[in-house]
Amino acid sequence: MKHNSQFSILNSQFNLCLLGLGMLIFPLFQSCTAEVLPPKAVLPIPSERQLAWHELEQYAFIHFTTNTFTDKEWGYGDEQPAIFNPTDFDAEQWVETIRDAGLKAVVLTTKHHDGFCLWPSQYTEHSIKNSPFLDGQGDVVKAVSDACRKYGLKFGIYLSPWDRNRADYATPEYIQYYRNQLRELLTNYGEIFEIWFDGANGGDGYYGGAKERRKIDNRVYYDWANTHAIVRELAPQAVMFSDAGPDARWCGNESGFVGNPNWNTINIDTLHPGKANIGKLLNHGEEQGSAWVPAEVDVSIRPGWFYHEKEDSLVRTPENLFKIYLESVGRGSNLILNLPPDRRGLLHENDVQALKAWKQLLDKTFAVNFAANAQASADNYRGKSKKYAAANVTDGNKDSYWATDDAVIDATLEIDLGNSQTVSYVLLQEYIQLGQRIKSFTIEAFKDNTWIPLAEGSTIGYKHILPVEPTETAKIRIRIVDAKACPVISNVEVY
Ligand code: FUL
Repeated sequence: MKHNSQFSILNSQFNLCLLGLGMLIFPLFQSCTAEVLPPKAVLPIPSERQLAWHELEQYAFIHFTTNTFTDKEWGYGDEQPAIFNPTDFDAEQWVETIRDAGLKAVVLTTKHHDGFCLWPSQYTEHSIKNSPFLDGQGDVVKAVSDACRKYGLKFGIYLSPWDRNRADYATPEYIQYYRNQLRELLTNYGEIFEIWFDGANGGDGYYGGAKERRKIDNRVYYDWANTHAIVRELAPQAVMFSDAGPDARWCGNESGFVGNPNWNTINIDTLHPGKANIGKLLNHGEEQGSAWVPAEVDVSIRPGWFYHEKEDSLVRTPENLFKIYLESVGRGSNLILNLPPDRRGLLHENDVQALKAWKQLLDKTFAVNFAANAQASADNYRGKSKKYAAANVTDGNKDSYWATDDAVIDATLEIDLGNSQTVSYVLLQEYIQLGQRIKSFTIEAFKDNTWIPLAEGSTIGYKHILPVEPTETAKIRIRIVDAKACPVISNVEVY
C-alpha cells in the first residue's frame, strides 16, 4: 500500500494523543466500575444436592408394612406375608393429600426392621410377592413412586439396615443382600431424592428361626463407606440421611424439634449411626463442625410410626403441627412428617383433616409478607456496590443478598414497611452458598419514636422464623451482633 507521509505522521500523532487520553481516563473509568468481589465462603458449604434438599423444607414419611396389620411398631421378623392385605389401597390418595398439605416429597419405608419388602425383591421371599395383595402382583414402591411423579413430588426410600427376618443378619453375607436390595431400589423406581439409613438395632429377632439376640458393632459391621459409594454411583442426586450423615443428620429426637442454635455443621468423623448419647449434639450441630450435615426433624402425626386404630383419637392437632413447623423448618431444618396409612391402605380421615387444617393455619399466618419489595437500608454494604445493597433482602430473589465489607460484622439492616402493621413473625435467610455465618442477632421494632426489642436470635442458616409478641410498627431493624465473618443475608420477610 502507498503512504502519504504527511498524513501518516499526523495520524500517528493523533494515535499517540488518543493513547495518552486513554491512559488517563481508563483508570478512572476502571475505579468506577471495578467489580466488588463477593465475600469469601466460610467453609464448609452445602453441596448442590444439599442445596436442593434445603429448598424442599418439608415432606412426608410413610410407615406401612406388616406392622399395620399386626398392630406392632417393631415386627419380630416372623410375620407371614399372608397378613399383608390392604383392602382399599390407593397410593394416589396418600400423595394427593400430601401435596395438598404443601409437602414436597415422600419417603417410604420399603423395608422396616421386620424385613418384609414392599416391592417384589428378587433377593427374598419375604415380600409382597407372597402376599394376597393383588394376588402377589402388587408393588407398593412402584405405586407410590408413580403417584409422586404424577403429582409432582419427589420420592425417597427408607431401607432398614437392621433386618429381624434374615438368617444371615450379622454376617458379611447380609451386607451383600442389603446392597443388592439398595441397587434394586435405586435402579427400578426412578429418581430418588433421599435415602434414610436408620441407626436402630434392638438386638433380638426371628433371624430365619434362630430366635435370638444379635448385636452388631455399629461402627464397622455395615461398612457404610462402600454402601454410600453405591448410592453416589446410582443416585448421585440423592441425599443420604443417618445419625452421622453424610448429607443430612438426625435431629436427635423424635418429638419434632431441632435445637436453637442450630448449626448445619458437625464433625462427622467421630459419629456413626446408632452411636449412643449423641441426641444433644445432633440437635444443635457444632459451630466449628468440619462438614455440612444439616438436621432433619422426623416426627409422626400420631404417637406411633405405624397405624394403630387405638390412636385414631390421638392425631396431632393443627396447632401442634404448626408449633412443630416453627421448631423445625422455622429453625432451618427440614421436617419429615410421618403419616401412617391404615389397614385399608388409606390415610385415615382424622389425619387428613388435621393436615388440611394445619395447611390453612400456615397459609393464613404467612399470607401477606409486609416486607415484600419494601425499602431496606443498611449502615454498611459491601464496597458501596448495589450488588450487595440492603434492597436485595426484600426483592424476592433468593440469589441476591445483602453483604457488608469484610471488616464489618456488627451491622444493622432497616426495613421500612411503608405502613404500620401488626408484626408477629420475622423470617430471615442466610445465603448459605457462602456458609453459615451468623452467631447472634437482634430484632427491633420502631414504636413511639424509639426502637424496642422484639427478639434475640443466634443462628440463621437456611431459614429462621422468629415468632414475636404481636407489635404495631412500620419499621423493623435487624442487628447482626456476632458472626464468623461478614453477614450475607438473602431474604427478610415480615408477617
Ligand atoms: C426409628 C425406628 O426404630 C422407628 O420404628 C421409625 O422407623 C423411626 C423413623 O426410626 O429408628
